[in-house]
Amino acid sequence: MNRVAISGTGIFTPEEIITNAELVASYNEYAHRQNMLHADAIEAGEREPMPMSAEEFIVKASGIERRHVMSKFGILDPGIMHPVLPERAEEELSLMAEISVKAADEAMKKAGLTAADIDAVICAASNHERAYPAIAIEVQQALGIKGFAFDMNVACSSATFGIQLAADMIRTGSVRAVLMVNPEITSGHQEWRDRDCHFIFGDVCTAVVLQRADEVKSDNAYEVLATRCLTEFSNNIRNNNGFLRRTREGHMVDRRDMQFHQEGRKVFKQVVPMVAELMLGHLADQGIEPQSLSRLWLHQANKGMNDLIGAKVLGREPSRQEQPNVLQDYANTSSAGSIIAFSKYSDDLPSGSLGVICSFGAGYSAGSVIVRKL
Ligand code: CO8
Repeated sequence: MNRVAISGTGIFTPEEIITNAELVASYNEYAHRQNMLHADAIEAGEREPMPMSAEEFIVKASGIERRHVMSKFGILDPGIMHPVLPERAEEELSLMAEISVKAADEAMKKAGLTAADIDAVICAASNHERAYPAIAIEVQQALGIKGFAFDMNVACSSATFGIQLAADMIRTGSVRAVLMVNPEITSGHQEWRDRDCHFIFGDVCTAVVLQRADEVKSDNAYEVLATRCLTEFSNNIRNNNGFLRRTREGHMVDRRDMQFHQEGRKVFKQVVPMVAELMLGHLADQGIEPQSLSRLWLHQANKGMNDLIGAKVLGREPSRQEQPNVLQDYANTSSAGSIIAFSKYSDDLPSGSLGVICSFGAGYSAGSVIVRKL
């Protein structure tokens, strides 16, 4: 079996930023307009008024302060309330492929590899902008990579599941190096008109290069010691949009369940113990004491969740250095969150340092990747 390492990561961060203040102002204006429009029904007790959102709630409940998005104009227009992203011709590079290529360029440069060194491309993301051909194959072509490519989706855990797949392929020798990209345009499937979740998500793309450890050129590479993936079915995070939509009567209208929806409090309560147990069990089976970990790069959904998981795993409150958060600047970027944290906070650790990349989210799904700096 070959040893495997992560030898390069890249992040494409969209230029446009929406602060909580901007987001709340546009949502509240939308809610106000809806309440005016339906004033009679509200007055007659036939309809509930839309509640207002608040910046203080968002920061306190989630730790999120701002988010990057591909385009803020439509999201912030109370008459639109979703991003407006122009259609591209079939001959043009699609949006998800374009941001993937940008993140991939950085990851491959850091790994010191060119397209000729990569054997496979995985596009692992929580939504794909079309059914086929695979975005990964478009990325493969755009970068001039030979071999094969495919898309996969495990919602927020897409990247850690992708790492496990890539690592297993490299271990057994079917490929030497894999490029995995995580283009997360969450703004497209977020419901910006729902105050319970309108603040949660942001857009980004991350990329990870994995290769045989004995062929690594980068001086910031981490060996993948072990991976473990876990799923348990739950409807508490769900999006019903899909290819059968037009076959179902009444589905082609504006329906709330065709965007992201969740039971946030249930998710919080159920996922925290599930993830802590996964990480502790995984570490124990590898004979690694949690106290010997230098860093946890956790999924970036909620600061409170991360604080609890970190404390359960380390047996004490982790410091900011031990468990870096990026969600204050990026919000929840689905599968890309733990990879952003890893990419931004991994080059300072000395050789031999141990850490865990961990994701969790819809499915439920959770992935644990134990790494050691080469
Ligand atoms: N402003 C003011 N008040 C608000 C707001 C707001 N914006 N939102 C809710 N409130 C109110 C509620 O109505 C409620 O009022 P009341 O007490 O009168 O009923 C009160 O505040 C408390 O509400 P909650 O109980 O909902 O608040 P919580 O403290 O639970 O915080 C969170 C809500 C932040 C959502 C929290 O529950 C959380 O983070 N949970 C975990 C969620 C999570 O991690 N989900 C994972 C989803 S991501 C994923 O899996 C990937 C999916 C694929 C990507 C999708 C891209 C779109």
